[in-house]
Amino acid sequence: MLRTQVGIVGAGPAGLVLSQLLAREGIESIVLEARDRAYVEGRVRAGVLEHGTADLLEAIGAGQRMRAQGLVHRGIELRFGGQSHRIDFAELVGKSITVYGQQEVIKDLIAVRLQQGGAIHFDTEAYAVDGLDTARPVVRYRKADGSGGELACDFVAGCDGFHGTCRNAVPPNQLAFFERTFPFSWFGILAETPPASQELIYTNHERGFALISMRSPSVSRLYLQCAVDEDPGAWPDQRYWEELAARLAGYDAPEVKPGRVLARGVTGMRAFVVAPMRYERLFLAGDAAHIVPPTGAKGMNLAVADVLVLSRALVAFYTSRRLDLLDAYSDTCLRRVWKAQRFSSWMTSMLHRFDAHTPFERRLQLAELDYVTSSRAASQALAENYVGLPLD
Ligand code: RFL
Ligand code: PHB
Repeated sequence: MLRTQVGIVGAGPAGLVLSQLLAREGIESIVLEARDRAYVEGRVRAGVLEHGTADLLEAIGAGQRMRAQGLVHRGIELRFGGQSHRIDFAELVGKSITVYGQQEVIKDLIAVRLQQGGAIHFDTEAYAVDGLDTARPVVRYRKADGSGGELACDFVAGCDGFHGTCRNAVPPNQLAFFERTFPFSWFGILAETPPASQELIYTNHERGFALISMRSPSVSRLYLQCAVDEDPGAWPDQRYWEELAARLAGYDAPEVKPGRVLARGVTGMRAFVVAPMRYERLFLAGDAAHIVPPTGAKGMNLAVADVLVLSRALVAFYTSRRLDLLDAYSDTCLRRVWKAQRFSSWMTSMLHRFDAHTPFERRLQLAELDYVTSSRAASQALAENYVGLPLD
């Protein structure tokens, strides 16, 4: 049987940042990850780091490549009704964001953990968590080669994402679930084409939402609003480029040039929260506890914020046997989570095409965009949330 202080299930942003934060405070952990290293490092997902997330990655020794290669953006562009409007984060709130792929963050975190002797067990899937109401919880796992084992620990951190197993270890009557599903999805591609603009462009268009993002000076990340059940197979690359061009037509910025498509996929737009985020000695963090629709670019940042709170609570426990921060963990996290849900739902509602909208509602949506881009107070509220509310 393996033994450690904090058993961490999942090597996503939540699990890896937690294990690094704990290591820096002399607290031992073992990370169990169901997939292999190449898969985890290659998964294309988020791309926007809040100001505080970027600072935290640097503070824990995983920020060197991000600072060198990440793209610092001082604003975003919003487009609607034929006009482009810039929200100037730097001027409005004195902060910026960093565009740097989640898979790059993951590579950097894995490298630093392994280099410092950290334990990450890949190809190791947790299938049960037992003894949560005892002082020695146990995570049971099986390896890709069919062998199995147990990890005994003082605490379990459930960082295993939305489809993970840890949440299921909690008796259902101990949890409340909150959920909202939007009636559309995002069809995202990663393509070898230089970004059409220096900054992200969020477009509200009659044909549906479009987002132009990027990963590097030669790689773009693009998203189109699509049907919930959209079949990516029905979209040859040519069709994608044409639809994107149609949603961007009529604005002065240069068009996106079609390039080789490196990855493609459809992502649902769902909001979900489980409360509390703790059951006895199990602490849920990141997507295991909540997901947000991607329009606010908050998912990865929330995962990092959760584990910062958790690491501080665990440090207080191990250094002075204090339980108060562990007891406050769920409430502390959920305050931030609900504000991120509010922001993500608001951005989603403001920017997408809703087939069910009446002409009245459509005009309200355009008035909202007009207000946000013409009132300093409203622009500042968007900027404050986008760059990230303070971590403390
Ligand atoms: P993850 O990243 O899903 O990691 C969970 C890990 O747990 C493993 N696992 C298990 N391991 C062992 N045993 C089991 N039984 C296990 N079950 C699962 C999984 O293999 C995985 O490695 O969760 P974490 O750490 O909470 O991180 C959350 C973020 O990944 C997620 O919120 C973001 O990607 C969301 N997101 C965005 N977030 C942002 O902050 N900014 C963005 O710009 C942004 N854009 C996005 C996004 C997510 C997207 N997709 C594809 C959902 C754009 C997209 C398209
Ligand atoms: C991304 O670059 O993947 C990205 C950017 C902004 C979002 C969502 C995703 O709101």
